[in-house]
Amino acid sequence: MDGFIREFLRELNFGQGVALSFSSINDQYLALARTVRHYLMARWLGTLRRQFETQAKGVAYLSAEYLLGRQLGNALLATGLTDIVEEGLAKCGIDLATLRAQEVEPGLGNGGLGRLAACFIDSLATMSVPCVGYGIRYEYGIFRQTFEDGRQVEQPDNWLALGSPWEFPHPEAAQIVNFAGHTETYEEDGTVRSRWIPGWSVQAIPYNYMVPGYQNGRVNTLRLWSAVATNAFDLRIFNSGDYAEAVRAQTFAENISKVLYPEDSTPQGKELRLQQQYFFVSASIHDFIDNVLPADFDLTHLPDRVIFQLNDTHPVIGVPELMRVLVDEKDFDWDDAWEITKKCFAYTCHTLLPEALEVWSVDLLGRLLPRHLEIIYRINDEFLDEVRERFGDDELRIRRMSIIAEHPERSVRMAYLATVAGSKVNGVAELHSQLLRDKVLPDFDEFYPGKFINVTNGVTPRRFIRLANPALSELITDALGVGWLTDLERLRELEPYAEDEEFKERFRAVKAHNKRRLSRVLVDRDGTSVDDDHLLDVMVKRLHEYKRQTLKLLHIVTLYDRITSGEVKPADIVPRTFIFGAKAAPGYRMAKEIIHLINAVGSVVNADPAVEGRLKVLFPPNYNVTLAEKVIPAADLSEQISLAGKEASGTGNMKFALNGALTIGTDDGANIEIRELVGDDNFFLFGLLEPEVEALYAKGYVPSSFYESDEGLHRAIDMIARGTFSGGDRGVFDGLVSNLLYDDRFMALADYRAYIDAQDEVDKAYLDEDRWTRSAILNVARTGFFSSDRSMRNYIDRIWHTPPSF
Ligand code: Z2T
Repeated sequence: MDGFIREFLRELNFGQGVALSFSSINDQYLALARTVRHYLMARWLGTLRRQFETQAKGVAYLSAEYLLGRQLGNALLATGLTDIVEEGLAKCGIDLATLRAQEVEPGLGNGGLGRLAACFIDSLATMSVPCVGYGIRYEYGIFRQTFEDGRQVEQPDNWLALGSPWEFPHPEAAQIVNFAGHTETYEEDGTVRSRWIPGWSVQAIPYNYMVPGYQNGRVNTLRLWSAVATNAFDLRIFNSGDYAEAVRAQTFAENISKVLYPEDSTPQGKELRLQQQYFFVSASIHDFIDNVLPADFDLTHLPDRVIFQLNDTHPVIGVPELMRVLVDEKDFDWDDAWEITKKCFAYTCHTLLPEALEVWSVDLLGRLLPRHLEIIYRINDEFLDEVRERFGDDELRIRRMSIIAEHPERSVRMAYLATVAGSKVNGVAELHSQLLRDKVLPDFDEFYPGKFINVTNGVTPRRFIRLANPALSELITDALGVGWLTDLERLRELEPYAEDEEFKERFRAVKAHNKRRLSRVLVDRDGTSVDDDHLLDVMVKRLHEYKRQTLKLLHIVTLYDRITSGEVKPADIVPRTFIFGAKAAPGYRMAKEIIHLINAVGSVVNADPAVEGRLKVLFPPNYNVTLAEKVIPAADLSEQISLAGKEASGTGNMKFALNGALTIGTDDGANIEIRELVGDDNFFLFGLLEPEVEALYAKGYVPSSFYESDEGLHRAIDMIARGTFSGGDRGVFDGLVSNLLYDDRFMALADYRAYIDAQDEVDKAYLDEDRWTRSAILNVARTGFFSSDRSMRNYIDRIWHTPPSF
């Protein structure tokens, strides 16, 4: 410990340039972070050296998003230094928790997809599998959410403002990324070749981040790219009379990595977004070839060294990019290049929503990346030739399968390109993978037997159990000993404890402790609190109509109606605190109206003395990974209520179950697998099944018929429409109400009655404390399957074929 104190003070004095007595919290945090990263350095250098020596095959995970969460706690956990650091800091009069709270989380992702990437790289490091994560170092991550009069207002997330001690810039390893211009053909040794004459370019500067394995001596690398203007820009500034214009041009280049696009699963076809995608993918592929492979490497053998995993379609432009590198730059013959490329990519799809499937207009893509468009055309021509060979001139099929869509605008279907190029295509939960094959890409499934597989998502137990829930972790370790954190199926051994009175008592104490901890956090950040004796009912996830936060609201309004109408006495309802956490994409109007309504209902319900404090609605702003780590361990009830067939997997659902919350959920995404594992008795299932949803759409869904025929629903919607939550103003939630009554794309009204009935069952179950505790323990014991270590094992065995290295 003395060693640690010496190192820490050295960093504070010599690195940060301040004396302990004059240092700020931020000084102390930065010095501590740098001290901790020193302890990881030998492992990192060792990992990189051994990687270079063995030249083992590794994963290059390509993802536009990494929702990492705070780094300090995880680095301490990985090194096993937490206790020493805590004691050492205490001797200096510093509280470790205060320094941990100083860290601004890198929010370089929107939601599930970005957090999944972060879990996956954690698991690969812990499993000693070679992996480099590639992505973008956004200067601004996901916006910071505030509320004004109950409405969402976005603030820029200036996460780098106070310094980021975890990153290592490497300007000497910069890559040039080109854009625009034109292509030309030329003759060389009697063959016609193509080349790209770019119009402009930017520099990509890599920033390395450590990805420490859990106490295993390995540290992998996350490499995020930052855009800066090339020297050409500087020259223009130097030479041009118009200095201001030249500086503006420089700013233009640096815009590329400026900000994360805040849309979760409904991308806008913005040119800057395509620039971002090509920017990081091109830099990454070149980086791998230039810096990871030895200088004399024969790229024919590239598939023996790397698999580029495409995290959704965002990095798919990497396919034509690798083809361009091989054919135009490295002189490969087209067919040989295509054989290599097909083996080097695999594609994970994360959605089924048609509006979320990325397409780029040929016009835009051709202007920004003219050579890539030519390459895509040729890939498509040869692919369609193969289709013709198999199926004859089935024009309808050809049109359906073409990578180029003709309507409503000529455009490139990125999912099709990924499917044609990928060695494997996977969905993220059983149902999702099934629907992907049957509904979204059936022609491709028929054409490529065996290409489509499922890998159910997972979450890292290091962050979401050990770090987020130390009390539960201690209880588990007391029962099972060590080892479960890297072998999560061992949670099964907890099953007998579901009948053990002493264990149950301790388990309840853990939940109560986590609720009080959350309450303190909420008091501090928002001045709200959670009551000890309330059922804590939590819905935290991005705001999306398909996720149906509105259905949750209809439940709350119905409970409120039961009280205010006198139907039930407040004393007779099970007291609940509802917590929402959700960001809406800034341009998604309906989502923002729903946020407004949640806040409006909260204001009225929380202030109404008739409720006698038995219902409470909290909506802490700016839900993020840091808040998730406090909310999830405190929850009793996990809301997973998407319309069946719409949530690809969900990963929050897994985190809640692993932390001993019971789920109320639809038959959707990974909910299905959770329910199969925990058993029907320990899961509150409700709602239409996916085929029933399809059938209802087909016969013509009339939401108002549900409104007409269900009194509770009628009353709840009328309360909203009448202005109960808007000071009597009927106009405020008019759009939302009409949308429910006359469109209701995601069938909230059709599932209302089933949901209310299931919630009444929840109340009954919660009153039986013993039964509830048993169910909660069984949720923990039976969901070890959802460790991202297991997901990674599946990818390794079935897609990547990258064995552990050492
Ligand atoms: C995203 O977070 C997800 C899907 C997307 O489709 C895009 C984004 Cl940003 C293009 C989510 C899914 O909605 C969720 O069901 C899933 O669990 C998660 O990805 C990880 O696979």
